[in-house]
Amino acid sequence: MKASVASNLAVISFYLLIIGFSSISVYVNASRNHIVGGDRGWRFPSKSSYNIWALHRSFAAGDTLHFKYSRGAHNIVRVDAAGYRKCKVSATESAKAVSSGSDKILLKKGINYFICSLPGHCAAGMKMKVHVKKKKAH
Ligand SMILES: [Cu+2]
Repeated sequence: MKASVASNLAVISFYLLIIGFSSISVYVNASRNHIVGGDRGWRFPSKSSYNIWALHRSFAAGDTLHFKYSRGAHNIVRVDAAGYRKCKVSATESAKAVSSGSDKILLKKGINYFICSLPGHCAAGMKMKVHVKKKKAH
């Protein structure tokens, strides 16, 4: 009987070890940076929209989107659902536009909408909506 108590303890410690390691990996993956469009970056989409790019990834609150493009060629404005649909930005949204060419934007829980507000760019496909889950527990 003593032997089985010892082996039960071994099994329990093994599981505790596994739990310990998995919580470490959750912590390491707590927030991630996503380069928008991958190697192509933020530009006029050729065939597939940015929403297709976004659908293949998972985003959590606290993650960042990294928009890369030639400075001056584009910008990024966080808009609401109507602004996204109509490609229109309010004065308040426009005031927060970023355009350094390498912009990191923090994602919030829910649907996040972004467009390029240069004339005609959003209508040509420079728009994206990202579904963001709540922050992972760690
Ligand atoms: Cu643009």
